Order: sequence, then structure tokens, then C-alpha cells
Amino acid sequence: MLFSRFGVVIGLVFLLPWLALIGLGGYWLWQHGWLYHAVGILSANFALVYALLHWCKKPNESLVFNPIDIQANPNWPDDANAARAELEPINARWQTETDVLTNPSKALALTNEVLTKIARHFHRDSPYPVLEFPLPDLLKLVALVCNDIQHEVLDNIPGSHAFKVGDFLRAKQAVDTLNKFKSLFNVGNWLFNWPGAAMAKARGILFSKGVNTVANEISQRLIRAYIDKLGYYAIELYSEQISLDDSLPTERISPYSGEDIDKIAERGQQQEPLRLLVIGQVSSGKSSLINALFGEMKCAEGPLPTTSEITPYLLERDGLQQAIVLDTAGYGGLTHPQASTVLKTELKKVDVILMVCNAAQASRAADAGQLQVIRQYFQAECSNQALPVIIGVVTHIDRLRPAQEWLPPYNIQAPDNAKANNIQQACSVIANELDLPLNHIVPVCLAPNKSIYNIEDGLITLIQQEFKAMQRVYYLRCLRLQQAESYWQHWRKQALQAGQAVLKVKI
Ligand SMILES: Nc1nc2c(ncn2[C@@H]2O[C@H](COP(=O)(O)OP(=O)(O)OP(=O)(O)O)[C@@H](O)[C@H]2O)c(=O)[nH]1
Ligand SMILES: [Mg+2]
Repeated sequence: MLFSRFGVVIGLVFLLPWLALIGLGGYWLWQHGWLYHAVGILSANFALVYALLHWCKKPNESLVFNPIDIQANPNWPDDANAARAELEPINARWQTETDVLTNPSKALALTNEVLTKIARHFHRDSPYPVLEFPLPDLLKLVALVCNDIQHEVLDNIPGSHAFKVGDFLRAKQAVDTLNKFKSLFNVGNWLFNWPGAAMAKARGILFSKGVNTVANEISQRLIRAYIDKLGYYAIELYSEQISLDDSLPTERISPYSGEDIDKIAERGQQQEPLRLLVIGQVSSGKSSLINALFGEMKCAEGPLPTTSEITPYLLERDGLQQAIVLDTAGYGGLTHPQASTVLKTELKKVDVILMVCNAAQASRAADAGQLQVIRQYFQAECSNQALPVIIGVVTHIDRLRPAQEWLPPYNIQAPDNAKANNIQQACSVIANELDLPLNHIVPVCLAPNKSIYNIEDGLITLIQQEFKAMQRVYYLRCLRLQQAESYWQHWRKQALQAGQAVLKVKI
């Protein structure tokens, strides 16, 4: 009970004379005709005090915070999301541990568990997966908490960016494995525990608010946020997403796009353009597709093998990021002998592949084979980039039976005549043979004597819908290039500094 009976009696005895005084005072005011004035003054006074109190009141910082939602990075490579899913069981298990905030060794154990899980995911073959990162990359993460240590290391330890901690370990193993490992691990302990500092800080904040025992719910949310945040950084670290440069990787034009732009136009903007590669069998309609995209005759087209080398075109359209479209020589049939080899060198430089297929042509083996080469290439040789977005463009649909009929538009989703039905059939056969989702197949007509069909409504719309996926491929392509470039820049910078240091000593 909030108040005891005795307390209530004491309160009444204390209050009664005052209440009687208020009553008598009111009566006196009424007798003198002042009651309404007094009520008015009292109300105004009450309103004023209320307003002043409201104005003075400090904004109340709520202790019960919402679940902290740490989103996956949309630019991560495919593997990263699978790695993130592996954190779920850890999350579930640690939810019941209430003393992570107060027990530093538990925080460290949790930190190591998260890092090891993610490290193993990305470096399955390494004996020490948790050490498979370039030292400055981890320091960049630490820098999120303790600012600019990264530059100290980068600028003062020559070659540090090039070695993974695991490399140091392997090199020194021959001398004294155990001791070196121990000393390294002590360094590791300090490094690995950096997010633990965040936990301690969180606890400090709670204590400073007078919360001496951290409620279970708050503790659980903090642990979840901590695991998610640490997992996020660990994925960035072990999938080599961290760029040591301050600028965005897409902010600079790549050397190959620069060369392409120089061939076509004046260099205007300084951002890397999106790159679209148009591939397909000989005479499938690749050049016709590019002409249709530009709305003008950009490249030669014809019934015989026409395009003999990769040719760039600069596409600038409203609602679409500036793009370089690359026309290529066809493969299969009367092909140019080097076509496939040349094509392979382009794969990691593009974000979208438009595979052009002639609907009236029976053999799809060359296209399926080409796609297999592309998929294998990205899996085996280019796994740290993302497979470009692949769109199948089905041309010559006007030639499908009944061949004399061409009365667009056709309802391909729900065909209501023989022609529409045959177009739909052709699209699903091609989707099946190329192992592409049906909604990534666009039927078009590019016949020179007919009006262009389904480029704007079909192809451009699909490109816009796939913008997010394209941005991811684009970002990773630019990031890898930036990392490759900055690797050599750091060597140069360090060599210069080492030279200066030697000079200083000599002088
Ligand atoms: N009827 C019809 N003809 C088309 C269509 N698309 C392209 N063509 C014709 O097919 C022929 C080949 O087209 P191109 O655009 O030169 O084909 P390509 O793939 O660039 O050929 P190469 O560069 O030689 O590999 C040309 O005569 C085009 O006019 C279409 O949708 N319908
Ligand atoms: Mg061509």
C-alpha cells in the first residue's frame, strides 16, 4: 500500500484548517463581489506557472531505446549476406547472457566469436582465418572509435598495407611460432577488444543516467546491436570492402572508361559511368539494339558479320545514369576468331550484360556456353566483384509465326492471340536455356522496315527496375579498382618517406 491509514489521518488533520481557510476566503470574496475576479486571477496565475514549467522542462531522453536496426550494406558481394546470416545463432545464444556489459572478458569472448565466425566464412582455407586482413584495414575500423591511428601506421611502417597479419605470422613461424603467436595475439586482444570499449561506454552512459542495474531488455538490445555492428564491420574487413581512400570509389573515372570517353566525346563529368556490354551471336541484332537505344544510327548493322571489335558509345538519357554502351563482335557461326578472348577481358569492367538472342534462330548453345563462361569467370577469377546484371534481349520477334502478322502491341503476360503466344513461348524457352529469370527477358522488334517495339516500355523500364542491383556491381567494380590503385600509391608514399628518413639520418 502506497500510504498507511495513519498517514492519511495525519494528512487530513494537517490539511483541514487550510481547506477551511480556502472555503472561508472564497465566501468572503463572494460577499464582497470579488469572487469572479479572484477566480480569473488565480486561473491566469495557474496558466502562467504551467507555461513556465513546460518551457523550462528539459527534453526527456528516453532510456528505453528502440531496437537498433543495422542494415546490410547494399553494395556487399553475394557472400556477405550469407556470412551475416551465420551471426543469427550467435545472437540468439548471447541474448541470455546479461553480464556482457559488466564483464570485460565476456565482451572479449563475444567479440572473438563474432570475428572468428565471419573470418572463417571468408577464409576457409587459412589456418588462422581471424588474422586474414591487412593491418591498416583493421586500424581503419579502430579509427572509427579512436580516430586516426591508421595514418600513423600507413605512413610509418613501410609496406604494412601489403601484408596481412597472417603473413607476418607465417613468416615468423619458422623462428618461434608459439612466442610470436602469443605476442601477436596480445596485440590482437587489444585490437579485437575495440568494440568492447563501445560496450563499456554504453554502460557508462546508462550509469550516468542513474541506472545501476541494466534492465534485461536494454541489455539484450545492446548485445544484439553490438553483434550486428561488429558483424557488419567484420564482413567489411574480411570481404575486403574497406577502402583506405577518403573519396568514394565511384568518384573517379576508371582508366578504361576514360579511354572510351576520349574516343567519343569531351570529358564532362568526373564520375565513373555505368558500363553496359552488348553481346550475342553474329547478326543477332546487337548493333540494331544500340541504334534503337540511342534513337539514331550510331553503328553499322547488316545481315553479314558487321561489327569486328569492341566499340564504345556514350549514352546520356533523362532518368538514366550516364553510361558507356559497348558493341561487340558476335560469336558463334561465322565468328571473328578472337571474339571470345577479347570479350573475356571486358567482363570485369562492366555492370550490365545485354545478351541479344534472335528469336527466329534455333540454336542457343553458343549463348548458353558464353553465359557459362561468364558465370564461371566471376566465380573463379573475380569473386570479389559481383556478377553483372544479365538481361536477355530477344530480337526478331516479328519473324515468329504467323510471320506475316505484325500488329503490336502484344500482351505477352496474358497472350490473347497466336503471335503473342509464340512470343511468350520463345521468351520462356530462352529464359530456360540461359538459366535467367523470365522477368529478365525482354522481347523487342528492331526490324529496319518496322517501328521499334518495346525498347522504352520494356528494356529501359527493366534497366530502371534493376538499378539497385546494377549500382552494387558498379560500386564493387570501382572499389576493386580503387583498392588496386591505392595499393601501389601506398608503396610509393612509404618508399618516399623511407628515402626522406634515410637522408635525414645522413645529414
Ligand atoms: N526482322 C528483324 N530484323 C532485325 C531485327 N533486329 C535486327 N535485325 C536485322 O538483323 C541484321 C543483323 O543486325 P545487326 O544489328 O547488324 O546484328 P549484329 O548482332 O550487330 O551483327 P554483328 O555485328 O555482325 O555480329 C540486320 O540486317 C538487322 O536489320 C529484328 O528485330 N527483326
Ligand atoms: Mg554489329
